[in-house]
Amino acid sequence: DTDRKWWKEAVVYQVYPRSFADSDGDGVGDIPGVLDRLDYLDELGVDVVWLNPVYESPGVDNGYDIADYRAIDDQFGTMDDWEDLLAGLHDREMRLIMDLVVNHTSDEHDWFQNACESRDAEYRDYYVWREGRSLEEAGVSDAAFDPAVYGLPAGVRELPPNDWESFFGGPAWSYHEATGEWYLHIFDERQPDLNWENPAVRREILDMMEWWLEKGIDGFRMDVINLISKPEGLPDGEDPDAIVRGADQFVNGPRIHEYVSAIHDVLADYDVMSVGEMAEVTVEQAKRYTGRDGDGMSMVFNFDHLRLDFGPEGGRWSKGEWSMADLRETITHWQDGLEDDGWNSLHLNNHDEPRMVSRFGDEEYRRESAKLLGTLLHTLRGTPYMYQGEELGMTNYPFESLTEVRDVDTLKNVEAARREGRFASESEMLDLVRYRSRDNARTPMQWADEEHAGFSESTPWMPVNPNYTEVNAAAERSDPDSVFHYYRRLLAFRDENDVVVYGDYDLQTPNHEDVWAYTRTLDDDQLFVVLNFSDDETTYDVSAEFVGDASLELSNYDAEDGVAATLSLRPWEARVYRLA
Ligand code: TEU
Repeated sequence: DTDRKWWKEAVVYQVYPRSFADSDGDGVGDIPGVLDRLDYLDELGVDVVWLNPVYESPGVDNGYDIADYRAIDDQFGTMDDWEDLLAGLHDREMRLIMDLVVNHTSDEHDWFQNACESRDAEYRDYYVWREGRSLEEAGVSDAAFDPAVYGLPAGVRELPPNDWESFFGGPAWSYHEATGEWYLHIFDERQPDLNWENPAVRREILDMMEWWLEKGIDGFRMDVINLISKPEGLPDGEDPDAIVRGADQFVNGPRIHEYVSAIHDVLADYDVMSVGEMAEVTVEQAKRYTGRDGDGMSMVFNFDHLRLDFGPEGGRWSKGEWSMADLRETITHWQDGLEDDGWNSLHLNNHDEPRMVSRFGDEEYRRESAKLLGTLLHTLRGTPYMYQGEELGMTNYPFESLTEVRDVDTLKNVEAARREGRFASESEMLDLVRYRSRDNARTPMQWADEEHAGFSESTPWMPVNPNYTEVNAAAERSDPDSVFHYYRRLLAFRDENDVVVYGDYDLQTPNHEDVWAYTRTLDDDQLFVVLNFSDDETTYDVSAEFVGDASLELSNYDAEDGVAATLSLRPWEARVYRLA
């Protein structure tokens, strides 16, 4: 649907503040560091900044474990610094969306600290507590029972209330000895799940959201928002192929639309956007969340295209072969699916995923493939989300050992995989870490060919990618042919052309092995996008209707105007034509 919205026309830039810019020399990025770089973002042409969590947190999951929703963690700065950042963005006609993490809190949150005092503590029911199951109830034999898996104290022989697993590996329940019950944590044990069945929890969260909206923010990115409704009775998982055991129970749970609608009733009073991160979601479900008659969310992050390279054993901690045809088919499915109702988000990497150039492009053709992937993301229908450093063509980090890894997801999943004997060797484990770890995206932003890449005056919390000497913002800004300046042209092109935002997407090459070509059509304005998704020279026989006069609007090589009957495309060549 083409009812105009500012968030449909916007490009979102994701700032992972811990790794963006360190202003006070403690090796960790901070809010004043972001403030110092707003002119850079303005020059790039982004419209919205999505700021990963900066709330008070012990940092077990880099801020996705919130201890106080209304305080800025002092490693990022003060609330005054945050107010300065909001004002700095608004002064430049940019907007700010905050990361909302309400499926769980930190175990250091006052609510959870209170909940642990006793079974009838005031805030006990803010979380999900249950008695364990005996080995008999759980159908586990004495011999099969391994208390170490559950970290049980000596003498305690019972199992969690169900068989759900954490995304970070291991059970999704931890035993609390002081009160003799288990509590649910779909992520780390230090991220206890909130009990959304409790109306007091819903009230607290909605009030907190309003408190941030009253400060003038422009919306929220909602962390794992479709996990917040858990089914009565918390039954065992039934789907052996679920992304984690139990996901078929707790993803898109029974009251999820009621809860998401309640959230949007709060947002409805403001001119804001919302993007819901959804671990599993179909096009039909996405329409329910974002469509005209839906729950009011602006758009969702779906991950179908970021699972194509999972291995046969399934799950993120495996590696399989993927093809451009798979990627083309998956993204086309979503383009077609939400064409007349709902709205797409467009993303190929973020702070949880490896760098897109390394995963979907080709480090041998780093610049060309970075520009091609940028062309794809910025000429599809939907709101593009770029992750810091993508505009420089930053790549994955060459991990030499686990000691360089900080990410709880990587460390705990590697530990679980080792326990299950899934790695044939240490080098196989490292290969997978280099390919899959979220820390690939969390190395410091590369500003210049200076010590620590200009990110900090002191040793950063994460190692800097050794290629910072040639892959850095200063070098990119001074080279007119850089990925950075190509991205500026992409963003300007979207800004100036409604067809890029609202035009219909029509795939033209459903079967070509290397070429992904599509049109975007709005009234009599038509673009023809041609992408050679390979490191080979290739030819593409264009259907007659597109042959002839056309102005070449964007290209990552020196191509000419006009569409020939057969196009010869160089490795990773991208072209955007405006058809006459
Ligand atoms: O990620 C949730 C999510 O999509 C997981 O399924 C993801 O696969 C997992 O984090 C490993 O990549 C969100 C945040 O983006 C992530 O950084 C947090 O660790 C997680 O929620 C818990 O808050």
